[in-house]
Amino acid sequence: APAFPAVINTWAQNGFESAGAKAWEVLSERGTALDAVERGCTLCEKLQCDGTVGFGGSPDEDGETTLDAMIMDGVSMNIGAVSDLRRIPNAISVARKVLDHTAHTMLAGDQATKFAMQLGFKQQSLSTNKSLEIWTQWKRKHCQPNFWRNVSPDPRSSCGPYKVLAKKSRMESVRSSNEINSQNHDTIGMVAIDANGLIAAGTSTNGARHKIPGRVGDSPIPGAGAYADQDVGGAAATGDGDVMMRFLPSFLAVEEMRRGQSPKQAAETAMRRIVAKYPEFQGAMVVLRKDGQHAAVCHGLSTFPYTFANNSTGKATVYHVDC
Ligand code: SD4
Repeated sequence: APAFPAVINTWAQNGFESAGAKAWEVLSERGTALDAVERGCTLCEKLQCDGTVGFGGSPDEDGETTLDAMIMDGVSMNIGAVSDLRRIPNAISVARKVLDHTAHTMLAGDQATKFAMQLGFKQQSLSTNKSLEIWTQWKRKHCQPNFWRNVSPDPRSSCGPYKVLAKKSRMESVRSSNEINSQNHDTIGMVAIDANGLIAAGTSTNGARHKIPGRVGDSPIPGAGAYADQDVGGAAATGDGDVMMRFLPSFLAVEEMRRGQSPKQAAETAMRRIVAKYPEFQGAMVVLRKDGQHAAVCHGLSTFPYTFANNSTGKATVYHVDC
């Protein structure tokens, strides 16, 4: 069987496998890789995959859910991304509009919302009873400051501004604070090759729980959350984005494949680069080479499930890699 079309995406349960199935359906009907990535990730946003993609998850310190997404065309190297997108549930589709209809790469925050509304997206609250409940629970625990360093131990009786106590120490700065596990997955990251051999990659996420408002993760950052290059292949990442975005792991994996490493070796090289500095790092990556060969790596989890489909599997199929 021909090695492509093919599609790979992070995670498998709670909607992630359905997202892979949707992308595979698009590819099977001779849709483009870009459409497969957009429609696969869109399904995850609608299904609220694991509560970590789309609306109604990962409330920030103010209780608001905000979205990060990107989509990249490996042929033109054109990218569309949105970060800190507010009140619009369709993050990757807005990113696709940035790709298709602007000369920009990324739009952020309320202005990204305004852009989306101009193009006909409907504004709505991204909060749900569930996300507000998560937020309320967190607030009850005295607004335990997940993402702050060296701030006042009794930060804020009513979640007011934190008080900085000391300069961040070097060691402190290499602590990873974002927990993911089999219950708390995160980003959908996807790489697709269509029937014509064209490659695209993308991501969509609601980021990190209890993040400081305005925080943007790795997912919309080119080369961090995902990367695709028609000459080589693509990669997409999931996990502690605050750490990952310091290493551009998706870019590095693609570059290592360009240098002749196998998908597995390339992914391992990128992961090792992170783990050398952050031994407690939790995250994973999926890689798809232009010849249809794929690999996945992970660190800090027991096992990482991911979804893959090509002509041989015939449908979206769940794989596991041990970390
Ligand atoms: C991010 N990689 O924003 C994503 C999702 C995440 O816990 O880490 N969620 O960092």
